[in-house]
Amino acid sequence: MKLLTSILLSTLLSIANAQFIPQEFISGYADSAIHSLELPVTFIDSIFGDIINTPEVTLLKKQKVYSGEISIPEFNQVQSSSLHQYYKSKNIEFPKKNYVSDIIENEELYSGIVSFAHLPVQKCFQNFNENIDIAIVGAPFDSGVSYSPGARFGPNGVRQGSRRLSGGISAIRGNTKESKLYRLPIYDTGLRMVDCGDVPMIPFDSRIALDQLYRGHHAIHKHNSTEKSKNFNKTRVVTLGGDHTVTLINIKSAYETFADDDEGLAIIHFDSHIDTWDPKVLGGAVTKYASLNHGTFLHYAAEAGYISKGNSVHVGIRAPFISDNDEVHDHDCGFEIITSKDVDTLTPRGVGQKIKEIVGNRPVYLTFDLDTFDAGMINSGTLEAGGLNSREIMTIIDELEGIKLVGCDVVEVSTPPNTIGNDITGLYAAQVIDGLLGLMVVTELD
Ligand SMILES: *[C@@H]1O[C@H](CO)[C@@H](O)[C@H](O)[C@H]1NC(C)=O
Ligand SMILES: *[C@@H]1O[C@H](CO)[C@@H](O)[C@H](O)[C@H]1NC(C)=O
Ligand SMILES: [Mn+2]
Repeated sequence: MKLLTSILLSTLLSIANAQFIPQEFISGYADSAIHSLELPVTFIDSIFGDIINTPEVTLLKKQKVYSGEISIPEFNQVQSSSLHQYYKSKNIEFPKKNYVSDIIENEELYSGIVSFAHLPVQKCFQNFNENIDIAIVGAPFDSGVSYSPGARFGPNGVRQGSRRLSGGISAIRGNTKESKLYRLPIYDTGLRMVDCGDVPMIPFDSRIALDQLYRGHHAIHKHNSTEKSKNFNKTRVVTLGGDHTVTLINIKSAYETFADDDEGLAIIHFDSHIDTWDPKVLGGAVTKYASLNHGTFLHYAAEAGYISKGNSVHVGIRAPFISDNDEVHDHDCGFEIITSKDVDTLTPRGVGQKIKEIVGNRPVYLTFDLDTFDAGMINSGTLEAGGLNSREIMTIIDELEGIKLVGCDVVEVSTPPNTIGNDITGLYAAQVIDGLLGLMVVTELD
């Protein structure tokens, strides 16, 4: 007990004696006597700097005044405990008023006009002689949903969710150290990646809206890539959706730009629903107008010849089929199916390898419906239980390294106003895009 008391006492004493003399104070009042003092610096002081004008410091200053080491006016100047007064007395130098380089160059992750991953914004629907390797574009449209609307706000939600992406090296990109994705700073490889903003899509007539989207994509595809792109001489487009209907247009424009024969593009379709529904089964029994929607667009893509049959696959399927004929019809459209439970047996890396076997060397379009994620994680047009988590998705996507990705999208990102969870929905969608951009970048490097 006695020992404890004496430890306590000596601790208290040492705190009381601690000479919290600010370095600025000492140098500001240049006096060799003060300079020569051996001043203990605490650990916290060594990080934050000294505490200004604590009672101990004031006391010490008074002693210096009495001993004539500093003058009364100098003491008065610094005795205020206000930081403002302190800085005023010290004449801390701020930059001259015309100096702006720190303001121009040092954007914080949460500041600035919101573009995807802080990429430069470019007017891509014009100025076709400005070369672009990868173009991000929003498709704010949700007139084709059968269940929850809100994806017209998706492009904005994804961009908000992408604020923490940009420079830097992901600690977990690439599934092995041998992967070219491993430690690849994908936004800083010399490829020109830009955000084109959104294609304005009228909400009142889907025919006009989808035609607007088509002309937007067509304009972006007029740009050539830069010399840095090894395998692609045209701009590749990454679309932020938008309900899944927009993918029909995305695939059409990618097909017209990149298909190397009449065989169509290999489609990798992440979704909990097959989306190849016969329009007679979903919507179209009523009117023709109703027949194209977010559950039938792959039927139309197959009919148009955009899909490479036998080289295309759904991943994450778990939602109910509507009719007995759905599976047969889906197979006729050219797809194989990997269900959400297949991820349990194959493992995420095994799923990635199986997808690669299916698509082979064909040019690939990848479309990602956010409802691939489990319903508990995101908001989307038609939520389903039994889904995948974000780490599984990241591993599957990284395992696709080497595929010839000619275009991709993330759709059904539902982030309507005043809705709880939008931040996470946007974050997850942005993370998927980040993974897909990795796949687009990695094949272009030496
Ligand atoms: C793209 O490249 C082709 C071939 O070099 C060239 O003929 C064409 O004018 C270029 N297009 C644009 C918009 O620069
Ligand atoms: C563009 O790329 C395709 C496919 O790689 C190639 O066949 C074609 O010759 C290229 N065109 C130009 C103008 O370089
Ligand atoms: Mn879908």
